[in-house]
Amino acid sequence: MSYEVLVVGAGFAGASIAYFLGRLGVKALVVDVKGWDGVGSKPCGDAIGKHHFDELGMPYPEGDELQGLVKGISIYSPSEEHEVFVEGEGFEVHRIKYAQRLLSDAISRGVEFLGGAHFREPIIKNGYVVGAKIWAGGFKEVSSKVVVDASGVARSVVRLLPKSWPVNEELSLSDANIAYREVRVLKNSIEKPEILRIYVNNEVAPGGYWWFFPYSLLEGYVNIGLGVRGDLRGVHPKELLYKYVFSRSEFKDSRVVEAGGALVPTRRPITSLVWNGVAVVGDAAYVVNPVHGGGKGSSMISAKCVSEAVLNALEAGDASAKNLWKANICFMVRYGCKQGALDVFRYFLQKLSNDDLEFSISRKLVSGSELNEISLKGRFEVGVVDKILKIASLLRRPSLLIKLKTVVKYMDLIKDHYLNYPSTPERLEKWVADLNSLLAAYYEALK
Ligand code: FDA
Ligand code: GRG
Repeated sequence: MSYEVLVVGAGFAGASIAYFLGRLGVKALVVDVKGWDGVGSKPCGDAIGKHHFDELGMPYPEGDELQGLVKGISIYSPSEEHEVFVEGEGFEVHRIKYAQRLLSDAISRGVEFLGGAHFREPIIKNGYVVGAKIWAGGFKEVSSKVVVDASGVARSVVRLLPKSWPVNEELSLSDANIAYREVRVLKNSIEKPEILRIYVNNEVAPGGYWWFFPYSLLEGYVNIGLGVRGDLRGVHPKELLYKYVFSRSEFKDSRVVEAGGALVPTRRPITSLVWNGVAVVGDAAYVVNPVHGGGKGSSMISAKCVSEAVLNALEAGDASAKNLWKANICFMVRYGCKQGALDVFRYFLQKLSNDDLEFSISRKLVSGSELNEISLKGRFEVGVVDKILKIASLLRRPSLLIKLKTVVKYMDLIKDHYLNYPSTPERLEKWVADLNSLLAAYYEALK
């Protein structure tokens, strides 16, 4: 079997890249261990910002692909007495139906899908990935110009590549969240179902948060989950969710419709999304927002960037890292630079005590619209910084004040570093060394 592109994984990222490749007329095969019914099925909160669909020219979810409309997010303090409201439009998406729609669109344009097919091994020749061995009731060899790893946190393809290739970068558990969620139907109707709710509390969800995301178009349906930092021993998100959340009266006699959890890579993006004959998208490329853990919108961005670079390489007749490099430039400017900055912010947030969190939210250190700007751009505007520093100094919080100054400084430095991502693979090593020095200096300053 021979294809221009082999995509491993038909989750949200795999379905997205299939959609873009189909539209570019690329001959591709998508394989997944799951069958058609499992396309896009991994446990999720299902919330995606509307702006992603607009920016990428992707179809809005509609009909039974759409489970709720989102008008904003309320973030609650540990006491739950204070909140910051972030206005913003989004969708609660039926992840399976929407991913199936993307893949169907691709199939109608000549992309093929093979379910029940397990990627086992890459085939490497002369420093290039040139195909893969697949188990689908028997071994098959698929040859291809590019293999795209869309296998999620399993990283099924890239983890088997040489360690010296920058697409094979291990995930440290301190840079991840373990999140568990259930979809439940509540007895009583939900107030303001178009508002998602996030609760920060270090005792309930250390290094993460718990959430309550209603499906506004399905009366009584809600997605409730909890994430904790991945390296905390003996801390189990499901246990915490049952202990602190499902014990509340509003969940009495609720019906569980779905349950499950997974690892969320809450860090800066992978060093490079491409190398010779290979590309990475979605969770396998660590393209998740490090602060809120949303990875579906950015999976679509990575898919768009990689698909265009693949076409570029196919047209050039050589799927070298150099010819695929465009994917990195596209992604780092569009999203990776913000991830770099938010990774710095995430590190700071995870160190805050409940007292600091209560203080920051109750004193409205950052307003909802400012938080929205920071989340969209990965940068504190100068006026916002001045305001925060003024409040913190007036309220005599010297240690928070010093730390905030450091965080803002390094968020800017790291974002700018990503905006200066090297234009060719040869300059990557130096860029990575400089990034690591910046990060080491930041961690030291925040000790
Ligand atoms: P995903 O894991 O979905 O897909 C990988 C696919 O590869 C799977 O179908 C798998 O079967 C296949 N595969 C793996 N190995 C293979 C092999 N060897 N051979 C063949 N196939 C193989 N994001 C967001 O935007 N909004 C939200 O509300 C949330 N909420 C949320 C809650 C929880 C509990 C979690 C765990 C995560 C979220 N996220 C989220 C994150 C979001 O779910 C995630 O970023 C994307 O679904 C990632 O999609 P991928 O396609 O990259 O991986
Ligand atoms: C606890 C870390 C952890 C993981 C849980 C529940 C969850 C995973 C993720 C939910 C993410 C979320 C809050 C999605 C809401 C969608 C929305 C309207 C986001 C607004 O943020 P954007 O669109 O973010 O500015 P990005 O980075 O996607 O552009």
